[in-house]
Amino acid sequence: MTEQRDCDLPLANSQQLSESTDEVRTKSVDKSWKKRITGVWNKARGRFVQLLPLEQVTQTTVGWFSVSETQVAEILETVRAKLPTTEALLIGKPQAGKSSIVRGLTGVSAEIVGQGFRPHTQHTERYAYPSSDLPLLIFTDTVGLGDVKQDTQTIIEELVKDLQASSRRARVLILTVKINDFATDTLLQVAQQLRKQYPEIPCLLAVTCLHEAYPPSTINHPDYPPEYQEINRALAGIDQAFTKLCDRTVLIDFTLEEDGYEPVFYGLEAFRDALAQLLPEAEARAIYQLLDQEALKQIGDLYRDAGRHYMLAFSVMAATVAAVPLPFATMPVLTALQVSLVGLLGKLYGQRLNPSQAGGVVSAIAGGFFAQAVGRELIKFVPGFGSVIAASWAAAYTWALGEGACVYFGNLMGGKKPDPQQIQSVMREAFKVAQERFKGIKS
Ligand SMILES: Nc1nc2c(ncn2[C@@H]2O[C@H](COP(=O)(O)OP(=O)(O)OP(=O)(O)O)[C@@H](O)[C@H]2O)c(=O)[nH]1
Ligand SMILES: [Mg+2]
Repeated sequence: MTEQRDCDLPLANSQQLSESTDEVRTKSVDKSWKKRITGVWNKARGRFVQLLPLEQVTQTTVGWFSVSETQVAEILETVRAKLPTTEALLIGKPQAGKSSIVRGLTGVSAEIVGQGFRPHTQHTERYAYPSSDLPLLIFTDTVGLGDVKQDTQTIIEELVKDLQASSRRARVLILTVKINDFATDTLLQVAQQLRKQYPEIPCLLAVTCLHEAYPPSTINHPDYPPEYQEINRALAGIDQAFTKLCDRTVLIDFTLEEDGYEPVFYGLEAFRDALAQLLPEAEARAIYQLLDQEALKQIGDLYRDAGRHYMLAFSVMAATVAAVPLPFATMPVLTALQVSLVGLLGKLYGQRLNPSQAGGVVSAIAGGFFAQAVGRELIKFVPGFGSVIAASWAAAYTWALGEGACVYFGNLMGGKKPDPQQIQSVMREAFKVAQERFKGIKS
């Protein structure tokens, strides 16, 4: 109290001295308090004005506070390196063109292709692409579905067993259907079951033997893609049945050289592109599944570290605001600060939140802390001492809120439902640590 007055207050004049000292003292105490408050307020306001272009400040800091994609890519690469080669599993009715696709992509001899009238592939065969010493992709050619000798359930069980056997692999399902084949119930059934059991495996629908639907006079393939009505009509029927099941559809016509069509592998580029678009997704999903705790933790730490830069800046800002000895006056500003922090952390984790959504996250994760926040404001009524407490408390609370938000967004990023217990315990722990750190933070 005393030193304050010494430095700030202008000296009192003699006439006033005659008035009862108490009154003077109280007036001067009031005046000094007011001056002090205005002084502190101006300082805070001054600081705040500096802080006001929050958005601007935030923008520049964002550049500093983002997670380096290269670091994330490096971690993912270590996981990817452990990933076995991706598998493209071909299924379809006999003579639908499964082996022709393998031949078209890998260049293996035409022996694997049938004559077009009786089932040819007798057992599952794997072919490496582009070569066995550098297998980027494995094509698994299966036995035609719906072959009289085998019942559908057995075929499904075998396929599922296959899929389970190589669960660590990234996989793409390739359904092959001839353009003019409408008896596809078995295939549909099998595909439905597989997709239900393995929703994470992307699925490509390859519609084959296009020229069987060309207008009779057509002697060779038109420019790709073919625009004939007959094709579109047939396709509409197939699409209706299969589109819900497949992520992409591609039209192809892979013939044998002696069939005299040019090009022999009509639609090969489109097929490659469609596959190429599905592979990263397949690999991303497989990588994600393979992401062991270690890699997940490493990536989580990267994001957490970037998040902590924000948290430090905002905790200091919160302390500065909270130090203003006006109980409750700073609450709205503090809340706005914390909502901005959570909004920015959301952005860091790839979530786009508007302020009210960020506010929703704050109240969702703040839990019991909020009530305490109010309690803390009350302490401000304790002259001097109060705002120091309030300042370090606000800093620690803002920090803990940041840690909680990182867990929340980390869960979402990992495709998990945010776990309130986990968030609360992380916040409690972080609050304790932060309180130590921010203890005696001077306003
Ligand atoms: N024109 C044309 N013929 C095709 C196409 N795909 C396959 N064929 C022909 O249809 C016949 C069967 O082709 P495959 O590739 O062996 O069919 P698959 O699905 O492997 O048959 P299975 O091994 O019996 O299950 C062969 O004569 C192929 O030349 C296509 O896209 N266009
Ligand atoms: Mg075959």
